[in-house]
Order: sequence, then structure tokens, then C-alpha cells
Amino acid sequence: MGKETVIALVGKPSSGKSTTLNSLTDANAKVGAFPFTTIDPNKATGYLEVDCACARFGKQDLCKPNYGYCRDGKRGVPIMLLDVAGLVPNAHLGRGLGNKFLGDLTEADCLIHIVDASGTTNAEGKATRGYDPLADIEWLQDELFQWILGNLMERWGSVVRRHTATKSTNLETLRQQLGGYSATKHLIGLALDKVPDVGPLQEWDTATIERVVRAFMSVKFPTVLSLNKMDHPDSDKNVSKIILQHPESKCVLTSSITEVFLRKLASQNYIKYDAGTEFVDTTDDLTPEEIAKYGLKPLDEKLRRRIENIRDLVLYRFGSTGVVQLLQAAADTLELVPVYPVRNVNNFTGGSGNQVFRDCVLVKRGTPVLSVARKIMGDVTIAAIEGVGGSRVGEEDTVDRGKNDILSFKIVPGGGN
Ligand SMILES: Nc1nc2c(ncn2[C@@H]2O[C@H](COP(=O)(O)OP(=O)(O)O)[C@@H](O)[C@H]2O)c(=O)[nH]1
Ligand SMILES: [Mg+2]
Repeated sequence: MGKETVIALVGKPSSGKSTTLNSLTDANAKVGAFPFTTIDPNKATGYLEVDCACARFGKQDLCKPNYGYCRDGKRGVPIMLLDVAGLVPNAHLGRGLGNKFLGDLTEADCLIHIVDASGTTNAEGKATRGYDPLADIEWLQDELFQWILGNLMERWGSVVRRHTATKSTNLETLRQQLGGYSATKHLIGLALDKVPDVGPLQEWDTATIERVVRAFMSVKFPTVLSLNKMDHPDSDKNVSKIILQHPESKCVLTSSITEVFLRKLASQNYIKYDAGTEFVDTTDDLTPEEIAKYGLKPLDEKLRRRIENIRDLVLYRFGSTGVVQLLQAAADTLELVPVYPVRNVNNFTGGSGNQVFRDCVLVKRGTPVLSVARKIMGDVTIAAIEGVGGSRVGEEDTVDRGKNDILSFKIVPGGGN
């Protein structure tokens, strides 16, 4: 298997990173085994919700993913999440565990910056009131910038000498210098495309280097803002300010503590809750038959009031707790498309049995199907690639949402390893 997509949760202490991670990973339904090999306490599997291909063919009843889940055509595709704690102001100077934290980030394809929108924690995460969370957004971006720029400037003299001595291109030299951030040549090329007419590297002044670093950050660390603690009364005005100041940023309003609470109540059978929606049903809302069917327990007065509060403060105002949308926003930013490798292109089953669409991988839209094959099967010789109904798909054809996303790879017998 190729490299998995990794989404890192970042933010100052007490912004809600761990709560958000819990809200995304404590899946309340039967969920397939853990597909990732790395065991690390700060890593967890989240589930990106997509419209599953089974619904296109009316095969929801036969859809049993090997990993993740599928409920009536809504599929949860596993995605790796990383809780990157310990970031404090000036981490790039090595304060606290700063540099270790920054090093952990290199694995990430996308960042979710958890912002405490309520302003009830200061820059260091200590309790306060009326703190301006705009400062956190700028500080985090600046921290990353200083870190990358610092690493580059530290050895700029020798970088330039080597660049001229080896007659390298800007791309080759930057690849050497920025490859350590798990950045591919392609990615660095995209960054360079964002700063046209920079001229040869040996002539760059500080301002130009800074522009290149900013461009690199934007492709290597695309960021979604989670404006968290939306349930708090002070959050509204801060959110308006943030959205006004950062119109280009992708923002999702969240209340991760509410999601954790609702999932807990659902697992204790007090409510019926579809994660990510505004729909919470209690015994007050359902018929005796439905209550029996779902096995719901009656609420006491205190619980009933809390649920009313959650509806008023979060669900009815914002449409949901936002956490499911948060992963979707990250996936949109990365332009991820679910692709379903199948054995049988007529009934979509795998090697055996009648269950359909057992596998699903996330790939960037526009990826050639041959690269998808490599990602899934490694370095084997592909004889042919087929789509739905056995239609031939060219190796260089690309995948998109709903296009070339159901594929069967025919391997040359004995041509693999
Ligand atoms: N009101 C409110 N509090 C939250 C929310 N999410 C987290 N918290 C609280 O914020 C504090 C810090 O949360 P935690 O997840 O440990 O933050 P971390 O340090 O970023 O991992 C805890 O007391 C949480 O209960 C939220 O959505 N709303
Ligand atoms: Mg934490």
C-alpha cells in the first residue's frame, strides 16, 4: 500500500485537540479493523464520510467494507489523524518540545488548526476571558514560517555555493533543501509555480526567499480552521471577526465536546444520533415501536434539559457539531476522491463472497489510474485496467469524483513480486 493520508490536529494547549480527536475516532458502530500498521498514542483512525459507490447501484445491503463502515450508502473511509500537542509560542526556537512537535508535522498532508473561538484560553492555553483568537491563527502560521525559514537561512550560504557549483535548477536545489519535510518534487514544483519570475536562486534576496517559503507552506501544509467551542456564548463575535479577517481560509464551526457527549449518550442508548447531523431522537420524540426497535432508555430531567440546551446552542443554530464536516473540509482541500478496487467489474465483489466494494482508497483527484494501481498493489505488471461493466480504462486516464473510481486491475500472471 502507498502512503496513507495523514491529517494533523494542531493548536495551542487547551484549544480542544484531544477532544476533537476523540469525537472523530470513537466510532459508535461496528467498525472494521485498524488498517494502519503504526501504533502510536498520538495517532488514531478517523472516518471520512463519503457517498459510497454501493448507493449508485442500489447495493447498500451488500456493502461490507473491509475497513471502516458503510451505513445505507454513507461510507466511513479510514483516514489517519495525528494529535500534535505541545506547541507553544516560539516552538521553532526549541522551546518546550517545540522542535520535536514541528518534526512530527512533516508527515502531515493537511493541518486542522483547532482554534478556541470562545476566547476563554490565552496564548499559552491558560484560562482567561476575552482573549482574541485571531492572534492564535496568525501565531501558528508564523511559527511554521519561522521554522522553515530558519532551517533554510541557517545554511543559505552553502546552499547557494552548492547550487552554483553543481549548476542545479531552482527546483533541484529546493528539492534537496525542502525534501526533509516529506515534500515530493511535484509538490515543490507547485510551490515554485506560485512565485513566478523569481530568477536564479543565487540572486534571491531575503524577501524572495520568504515568498518561496510562504508558497511552500501553502502547498505542504494546507490548513483548515476548526473554530471550536461554538457552544460558548463568547464565540459568535470572535467567529465573525475571524471570517472577516481570513476570507480565503476554510473555516468549520465546531463543538467537539458536544459531539463526544452525543456519541456517549448514543452508546448508552439514551438517544438515537446520526453523527454529523442535527438529528437527535430521544424517547420523547419517537413512537413506542421505534423506542423498542432502537432499545432506547428514558431520560431523567437533567439529561432532558442538557439535550434541549445542545439543540438550542449547537444543533439548531449550526446544523451539526461540525466535526464530521471538519474531516470533509480537509478532504476537499486535498481534493481526495474515494476509489474502489474490485475483482469483478459486473457485480463489484472482491475475491470471494457476494459482498460488494470491500475496499476503498483515497487518492487525489486527477491521479492517473496507473498510479492508483501502484498505490494499491505496489510494483506489479499491470496487463489491463477495467472500469464498470468491463470497459477499458487507459493507464493515463485520471480519476475524479464518480469517474474512473471503480477499477479492476488485471495483473500479468507471474509478473508481480
Ligand atoms: N465549551 C467547550 N469546551 C471544549 C470544547 N472542546 C474542548 N473543550 C474543553 O477544553 C479543554 C481542553 O480540551 P482538550 O481537548 O484537552 O485540549 P487540547 O489541549 O488541545 O488537547 C477541556 O476542558 C475540554 O473539555 C468545546 O467544543 N466546547
Ligand atoms: Mg491534548
